[in-house]
Amino acid sequence: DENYDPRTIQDKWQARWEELKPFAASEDPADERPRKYALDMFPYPSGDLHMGHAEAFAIGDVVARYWLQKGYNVLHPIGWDSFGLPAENAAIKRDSHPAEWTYTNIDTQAESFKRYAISFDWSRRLHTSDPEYYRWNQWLFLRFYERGLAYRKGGQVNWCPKDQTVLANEQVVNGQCERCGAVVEKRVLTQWYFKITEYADRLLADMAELEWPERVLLMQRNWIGRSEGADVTFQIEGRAEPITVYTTRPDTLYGATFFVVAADAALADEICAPEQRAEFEAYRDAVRRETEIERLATDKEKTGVFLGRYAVNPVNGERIPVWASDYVLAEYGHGAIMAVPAHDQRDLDFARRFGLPVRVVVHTGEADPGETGVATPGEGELVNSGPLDGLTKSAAIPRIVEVLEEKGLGKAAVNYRLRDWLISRQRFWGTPIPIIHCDACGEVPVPDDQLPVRLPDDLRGADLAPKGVSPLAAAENWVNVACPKCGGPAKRDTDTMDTFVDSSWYFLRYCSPGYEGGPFDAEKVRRWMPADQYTGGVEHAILHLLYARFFTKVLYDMGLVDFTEPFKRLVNQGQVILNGSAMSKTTGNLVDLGEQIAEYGVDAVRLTMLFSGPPEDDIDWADVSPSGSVKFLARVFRVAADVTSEPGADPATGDVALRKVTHRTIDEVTRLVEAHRYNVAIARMMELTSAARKAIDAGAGAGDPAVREAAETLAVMLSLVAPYTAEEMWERLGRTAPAVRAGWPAADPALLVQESVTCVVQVAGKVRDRLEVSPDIAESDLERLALDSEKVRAALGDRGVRKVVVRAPKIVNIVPA
Ligand code: ANZ
Ligand code: ZN
Repeated sequence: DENYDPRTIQDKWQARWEELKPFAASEDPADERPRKYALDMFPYPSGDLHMGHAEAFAIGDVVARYWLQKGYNVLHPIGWDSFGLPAENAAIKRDSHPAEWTYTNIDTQAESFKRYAISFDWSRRLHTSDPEYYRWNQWLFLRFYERGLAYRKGGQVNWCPKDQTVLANEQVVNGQCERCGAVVEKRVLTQWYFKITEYADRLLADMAELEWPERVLLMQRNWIGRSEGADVTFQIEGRAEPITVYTTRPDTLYGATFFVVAADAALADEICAPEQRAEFEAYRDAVRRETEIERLATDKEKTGVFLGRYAVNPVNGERIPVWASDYVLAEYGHGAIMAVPAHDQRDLDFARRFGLPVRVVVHTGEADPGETGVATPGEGELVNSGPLDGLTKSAAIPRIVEVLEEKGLGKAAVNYRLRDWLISRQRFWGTPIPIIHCDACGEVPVPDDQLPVRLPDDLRGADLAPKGVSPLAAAENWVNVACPKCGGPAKRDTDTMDTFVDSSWYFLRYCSPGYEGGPFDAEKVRRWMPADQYTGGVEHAILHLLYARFFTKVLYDMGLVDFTEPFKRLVNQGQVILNGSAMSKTTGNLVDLGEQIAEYGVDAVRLTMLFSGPPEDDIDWADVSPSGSVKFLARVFRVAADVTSEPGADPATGDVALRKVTHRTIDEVTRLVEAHRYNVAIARMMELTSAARKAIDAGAGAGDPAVREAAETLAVMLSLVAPYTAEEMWERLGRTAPAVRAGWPAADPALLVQESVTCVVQVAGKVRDRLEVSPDIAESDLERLALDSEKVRAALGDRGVRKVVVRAPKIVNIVPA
């Protein structure tokens, strides 16, 4: 059949690739090809693949296929991030085990990936919910524990009332649960943490070496939130120990007119004077009931209570009242602040609400904040500040720090917004924390040779319903164990790990799948890592990427890897939207990937995704034309099908004009693919297709070897975006499969040379002639040609020539005498 039939083609080549395995990364030591690691963010197995997956994986696939064609030994693996709440919720609803839903969906997605022709090395497939995988989460947890990087502490945590589990700070978005949208509450619980704060400075510093989108780096920087300032100690009247505050504006110390302690911090309770206690406790209880949203709302009226105490300003001995309020956070800095209402808006709002004094200490030239209600945080000259008077703000900051340090009243300090990573979850479908609690011995790590601690398999359906404690607590046979240390009765920790632990190192596991000696084979990892490109959604800009970077640094410190950053280059694809807004099942604003594939074929869907614009832009599926893609694919297929010359025919004997187009296309597409400009690269392939068609119909004819050269070039280039069509073209051209490993073509420099260029000749600034000249003409030759021109001579008349400026090969400028 000479007609383009995408469905038959895709079935045929999907089956052939299963046999040929052209996408398997080689571990053969004799394979000397340089290596590349193309990594895609692994999917969560919720249902089948959707349009968003189709775009993200098509983008990652172009890079992997390009490297393969360029002759690299390419690692392009796939796995599933298969622990997590949706599986558990589905199990509760269906009275089943989460594994059923999970593994059914994984199989569905795997089939779809194969059909969608993503060039994965299937032999490395992993699922994080397999005991063979989560065993190593537990192993890593124990190594973190030994290093003091995993620890348990009591304190306030974010609690999702719907999912009945705690959340990491990173999982609270605008005060709501990132997963289900419920308003997050605070609870006091003892939980496990990873000490990511110990790595804050390295997480910041190492960003310098990353080729990542600027906005992602910025989001990480802001999340880490490093600020520089000073710790200043204040005496509290009637209390032996002083209180330290953190300030970024030590220069405003003389303008501190009151002092505020976080209402929910232990400190407030401790220092509250007896006569204020009743009022304070009522206020504190109200604060505890507030949600994070309410608490941080900037337009909310400030609230607080006076604690009946006074602090003493260390530089001038001034007594200032101590208040408690919710706008000071217990978990930041020291949970207490010196308030400088003239120069800090929050403090000013508070001062105006409670009639506290406002004192300007930095003269910025703006109107008095006490009158306007607008604080003046900017640069200016110090006033009312004793020895600092007359200094600028930026000169005063180091000066006062010096003074404070001399007197032992303070010191320079750095603060981070970043908190330690809370990893405990009170849910079932996750990695059990490998710790045993013994009354006699305390926390006892599960010995390595007893890993994995497997999830019990007798819990299902309603057993998994959220209860506020982990469902594992109900599995008595599982919970009650002998203490590994003393042999006495003990209990397993019943929490499971945040699933972000699973995704923090899966890319390492891919390098040595099935390895039994540890989470990964260090030598294999050394060969493949760091990943050359990581492709995935910008929704992971903070959580996943920060955690994976943190894990990598810890593994580096443990001597297990020899690099400190896992992902050299990051590409964030845009979203696939419809009619201007995000796709959504609930509103029916949805395009189904399976239906699109059934209608247009895999290649046309992939091509449409890549042709619609640069990878980072959103694609509105209402504005693109998959049927146009089908037409193009049929046209390019037809070119290959029409070729009548034999494979190996010498293109040098063919039509030079077409050959030039072919080689220019090779040159440009190579550069465009490397610059991720796939849409433009596809446009160039379309142009070459038209040129080849023209040559067949009007010029050299189907037997010209230059036509074969063009068709073969197109087949190889198309293998990046429309691999099934490319493979079929290749076969029609009499070549041996697989086209996907045929080798990337090289442009012949001789065919890139342009024959002539147009040189503009000006006389006294006016264009008088145009000359067709060789692009590498010598300046002296060009000058002679220009002066010989009839038109130039006519323009000069009887004037002589004062000066000739030659910019070969494009411009000659003649200045008459
Ligand atoms: C006095 C001052 C004067 C301040 C001024 C600012 C401007 P970043 O940049 O986010 O680190 N602060 C300190 N601890 C706090 C807490 N636990 N809860 C709420 N606010 C807290 O911000 C540091 C500034 O935030 C500190 O500097 C402190 O207010 C406040 F003209 O001290 B500042
Ligand atoms: Zn014990």
